[in-house]
Amino acid sequence: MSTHSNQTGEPRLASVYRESDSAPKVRASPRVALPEHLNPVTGKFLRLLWDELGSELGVGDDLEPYGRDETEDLLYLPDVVVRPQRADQVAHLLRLCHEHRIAVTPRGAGTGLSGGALPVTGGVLLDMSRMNRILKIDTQNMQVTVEPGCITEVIQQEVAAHGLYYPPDPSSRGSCSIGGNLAHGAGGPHAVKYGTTRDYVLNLQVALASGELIWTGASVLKYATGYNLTQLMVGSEGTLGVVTQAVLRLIPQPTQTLLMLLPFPTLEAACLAVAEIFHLGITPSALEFMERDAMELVSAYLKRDIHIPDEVQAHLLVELDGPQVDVLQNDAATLFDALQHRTVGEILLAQTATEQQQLWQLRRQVAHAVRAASVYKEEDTVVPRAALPQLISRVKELGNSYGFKSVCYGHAGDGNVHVNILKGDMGEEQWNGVIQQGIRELFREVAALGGTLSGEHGVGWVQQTYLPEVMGETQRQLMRGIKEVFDPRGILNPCKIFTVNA
Ligand code: 2HG
Ligand code: ZN
Repeated sequence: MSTHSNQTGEPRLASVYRESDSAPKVRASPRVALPEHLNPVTGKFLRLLWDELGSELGVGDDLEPYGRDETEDLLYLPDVVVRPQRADQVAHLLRLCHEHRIAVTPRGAGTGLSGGALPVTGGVLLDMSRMNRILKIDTQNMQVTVEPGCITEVIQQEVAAHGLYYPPDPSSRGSCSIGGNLAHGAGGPHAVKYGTTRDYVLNLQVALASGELIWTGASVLKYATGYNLTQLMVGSEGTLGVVTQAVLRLIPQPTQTLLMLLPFPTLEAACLAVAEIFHLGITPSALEFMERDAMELVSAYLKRDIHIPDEVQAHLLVELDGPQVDVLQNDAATLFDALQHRTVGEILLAQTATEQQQLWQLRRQVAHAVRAASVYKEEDTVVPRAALPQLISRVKELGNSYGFKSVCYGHAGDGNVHVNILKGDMGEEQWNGVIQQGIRELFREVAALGGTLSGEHGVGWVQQTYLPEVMGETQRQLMRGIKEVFDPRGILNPCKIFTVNA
């Protein structure tokens, strides 16, 4: 095991924060003032960490990779990184941090888009990536037990070898971890038919702030035994406890799939088609929206020479799955007929597994393609499905009045659209001023349409300022009360979900 330490074997404060350093070596965002209830990490605390956990932990001083996730270009450096390999080590660490009132920011694979894993106050960064074992595949009960650092796609592949399917599949499934998926209640394209991470969690082992390790429920398919602590943990973004094992429900692998790309002359036409598909009695296994700019950016990013006719302004990627291919073909024919008056140009039906993969790659790489073009703010708007046309047209109107360019794409079947707002060559003042006002207004409109500010990316650090637009004070107060019960000293992922210091 590699540790980073000075010659005496003791951990030291990372060089970027050594008091003798006059200038930081990297351009980090200014830390949030340490809330009054927390203490700074001192050399004494680091020595204690080392004495109690040092032989088991990686105490790193290469902090920069742990100060970022995929959120804009934000960088907040932690004081120290700990990389446990076992649940009892996580619990021990939390107990020490609880005793000494030190902030702990849990981190999965760092692919989050709401800044949930950013150590905004400094403190201990708890990197869960080394706890990445698949502990058990129970084919009889169709369950898998995993550690939180497992990469989501690795779980999918391992269970597929047993004919089983774990459906939640964020675009970043090849690099995101199940722990992060649990923390944010992650979704992905197949949520429209199969549900999100939340729907596959049976039981969780959690390290509490006090240092106790508990199981939240039982590994059963039905649960009516008091409050559902398992579901409470999902989506709690590391503010209530740290998941150290998860028991997930599996289903049989779907055997047949059809994938098609439908072109539309306007964004509105594509959005109107979405609700209509369900009214045909068809539940697609994926129903994704991409506006023209998303498609253009991703084809350029992947260096794929895709000609999009001038009259096409948006696409829907529709997947059908099931046991019988002729049933799927019938459904596809019904769908083509019903949507004929809305589409324009040729519908593309993937003929082979390779063509399917290529189409999926286009969709899954949009976020990376946008990122390659510009720093961006990712808004994870979600509205009732039939309100999609109003949502998209308001996004574009707000872009005109506040002066931002947006690239919209996402899980249309769930009413969940990612609105990527591009920074381009905008100055910081505009980016963090008028653009934020525009986003605030967007969320007001989302709330008026019956929606909310995140369908799958979480509130984290960057969305908390907008929370009051979609949720009343009473509800937020209830959430703070829950936090207080689980984490009375407020050490776990401080300043996430709730307004700073509140
Ligand atoms: C998407 O739909 C994702 O492409 C982007 O929400 C998030 O998985 C990701 O990285
Ligand atoms: Zn998404």
